[in-house]
Amino acid sequence: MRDTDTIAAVATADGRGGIGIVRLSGPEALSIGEGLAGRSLEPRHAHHCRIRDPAGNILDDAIVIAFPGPRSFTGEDVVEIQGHGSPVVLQQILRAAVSQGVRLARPGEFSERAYLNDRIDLAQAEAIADLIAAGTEAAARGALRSLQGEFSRQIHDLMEAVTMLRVYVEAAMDFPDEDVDFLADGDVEIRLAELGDDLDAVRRAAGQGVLLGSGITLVLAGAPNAGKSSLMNALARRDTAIVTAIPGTTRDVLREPIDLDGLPVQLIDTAGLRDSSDPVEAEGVRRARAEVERADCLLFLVDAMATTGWPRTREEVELRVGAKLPARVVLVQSKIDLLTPAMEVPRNGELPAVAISALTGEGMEDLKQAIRRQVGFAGDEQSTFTARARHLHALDQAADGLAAALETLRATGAGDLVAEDLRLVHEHLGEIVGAVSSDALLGRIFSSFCIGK
Ligand SMILES: Nc1nc2c(ncn2[C@@H]2O[C@H](COP(=O)(O)OP(=O)(O)OP(=O)(O)O)[C@@H](O)[C@H]2O)c(=O)[nH]1
Ligand SMILES: [Mg+2]
Repeated sequence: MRDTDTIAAVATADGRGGIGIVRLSGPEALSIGEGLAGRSLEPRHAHHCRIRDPAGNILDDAIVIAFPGPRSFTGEDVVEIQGHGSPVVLQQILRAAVSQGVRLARPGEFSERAYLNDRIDLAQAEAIADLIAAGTEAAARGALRSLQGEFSRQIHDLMEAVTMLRVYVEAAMDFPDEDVDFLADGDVEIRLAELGDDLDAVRRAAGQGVLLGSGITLVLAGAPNAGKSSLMNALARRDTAIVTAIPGTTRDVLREPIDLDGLPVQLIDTAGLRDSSDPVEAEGVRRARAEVERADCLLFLVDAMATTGWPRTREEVELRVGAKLPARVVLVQSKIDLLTPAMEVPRNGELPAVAISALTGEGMEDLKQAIRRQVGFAGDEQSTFTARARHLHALDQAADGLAAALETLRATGAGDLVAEDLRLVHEHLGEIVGAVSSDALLGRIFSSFCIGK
């Protein structure tokens, strides 16, 4: 189902600003835009106009630009009214457009139309949302590259290679009398393996892209006074959390987005873990444990001077935390500036360990590196584009399909079955760029956009 009515929305962010933009798209956009502007609009020209409602009241002094389809963002006729950035004024302009028969756009509907009109593919449409949501410069760069089609190009190359191989296999079936048996001579097997290698390279890059785009949540936990809030402030490079010498200072969960060498990290400071009869502190500890269970990575802090000693196993850490640990855990020995120089970081054997001082900054680079290594983030130079978990899932399915094709070939040598496996591989790759898509999938993707995109 495709809507072909004319839609409108405020395209700029909520709130006041120097300029605010109302965007119209659809078959009536031009005539309604000209009605509001009170003049005809030349394509791609900035017109200084008085915007009036149908009753003739002046609503704003604005710049109006018409982008006739198909050379527009949505591929339809688009008009942008660049008014003053007042929510009241913009809503009035929007109402005036609606009174002329325009419908208010759903979230992401402009991008959805751009996709449906083949201006961008699905991965590029998702990159628009990722670019707008980017939390670090590296993430923004990566999303822009996806929007420009870098990721899509790699997917299309893979799809092209799958198609070529399918044609090759099917040709082999069509000419069974040829001297050479294509399927048995090992050539198809080699080509399948090569394709598998190419696919794996894209999967690795997409895995980095997901980290770059979505980032991770990193939870700081440990006994009261272990130095969690001090580490939070050091990593965030600002005084977010209250630090005192009194154990049990932090009670609420504190969140701070940070840029860890390009990796967007949601840093979470929690209440020191201990049994407390104080109901406020007890609630803080309960919330701390809940955050640990939801985390992508846990930093478990142990005060270098603490008498509780160093945990020897993962189970021991789990016992101290009192919650199920995430797969990635880094042990942090804190306050090492208080130790004599000869002392080393105790080993745990199972878990990576780093010694730091939030006070002097010692060990902070090692800690960042340990976190990056734990989550498998190679660094923003290696991550050239952003991707989403949905894409990774489709790539995994494509890889399974390729493995199945190889298995089929070895077990049966039946070309038609291999060709069918390859068809499925092609389909999984196609889901990424939206060559195949369902209304349900599109609904899921575009409803997470905000209105006006
Ligand atoms: N010398 C030294 N003192 C530190 C360091 N980090 C923290 N401290 C001190 O240790 C005390 C506790 O620090 P916090 O950061 O509040 O510890 P916390 O783990 O957040 O404590 P709670 O919120 O009570 O669980 C404060 O007096 C800090 O100044 C460090 O690296 N070196
Ligand atoms: Mg604290």
